[in-house]
Amino acid sequence: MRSLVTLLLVLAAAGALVAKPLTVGFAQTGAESAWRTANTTSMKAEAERRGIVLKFADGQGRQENQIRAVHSFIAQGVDAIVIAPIVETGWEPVLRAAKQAGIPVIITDRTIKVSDDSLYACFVGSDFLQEGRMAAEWLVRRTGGKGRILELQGTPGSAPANDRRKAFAEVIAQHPGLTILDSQSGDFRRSGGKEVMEALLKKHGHNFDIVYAHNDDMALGALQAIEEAGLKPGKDVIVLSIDAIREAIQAVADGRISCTVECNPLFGPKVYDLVAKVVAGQKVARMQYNRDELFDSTNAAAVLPSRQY
Ligand code: GYE
Repeated sequence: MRSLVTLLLVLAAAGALVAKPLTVGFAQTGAESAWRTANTTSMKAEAERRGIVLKFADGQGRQENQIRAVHSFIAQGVDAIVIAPIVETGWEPVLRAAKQAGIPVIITDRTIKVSDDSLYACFVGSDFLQEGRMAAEWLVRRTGGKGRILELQGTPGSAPANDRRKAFAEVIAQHPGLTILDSQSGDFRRSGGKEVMEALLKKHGHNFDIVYAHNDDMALGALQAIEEAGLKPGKDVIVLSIDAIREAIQAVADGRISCTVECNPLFGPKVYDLVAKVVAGQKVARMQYNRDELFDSTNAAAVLPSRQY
């Protein structure tokens, strides 16, 4: 009898262990773009599919909100913390607090700069330097190395804005016929892209040939301003951007955007695979980059029907 009771107790304890769902805190940057919306959907849907309890915090575009959210995840004793960091710097204190509490942190989407590598387990996202390079190399092929460029930057201090700018400029610098006339931030937003483009049109008139936007939302906003100014994108102006959201690929198929470099936001499954490993104490590769493609007039129309975001 006693051994039966013991057996039942052991089974109940094992059952409780197996059944206990993982609790994950996710500090998202905000909701600035269609990319971001797709990323949030992927993270939420995949948590639900796996029975993970997701505590979701929208940082509304402010690092201090994200830091506050992470402190609250620590106080709640979550099993793991996922951060999509709005900017690259300023994360050390809150990451040290998570480490002290013994809660593993996974950085997603945007990279950060820290002096101590042990402050997070790994990074999952795209290689923004590679994206900037792909955009510039496509432009060199398309223009034969000639043209005047206006650049619409993403959020100042963010990894994608810093890296997409740097890698693009490095390639352009090798081609004396290509010049970057101006570079201003539209904060990765459609309204920002439109406003900045209007200001640049006032300043430069029609004396430019190319618009390089750090994301599709800004490119789509800029297109509006360009068309309102009486210019024809695809003919008078080459517009290139990054993300490859469905609406931008449609614009490529329509000839309004000339090229968009993919930055895939649908990495929820990959993040939770890593969460499970890290929580189980397994070692994982530190930098996990997604593989991204490029869409222009040669392949845009063909992918439209199956585009997920
Ligand atoms: O390109 C942009 C978004 O961090 C990769 O943020 C992400 C970028 C993306 O707002 O659309």
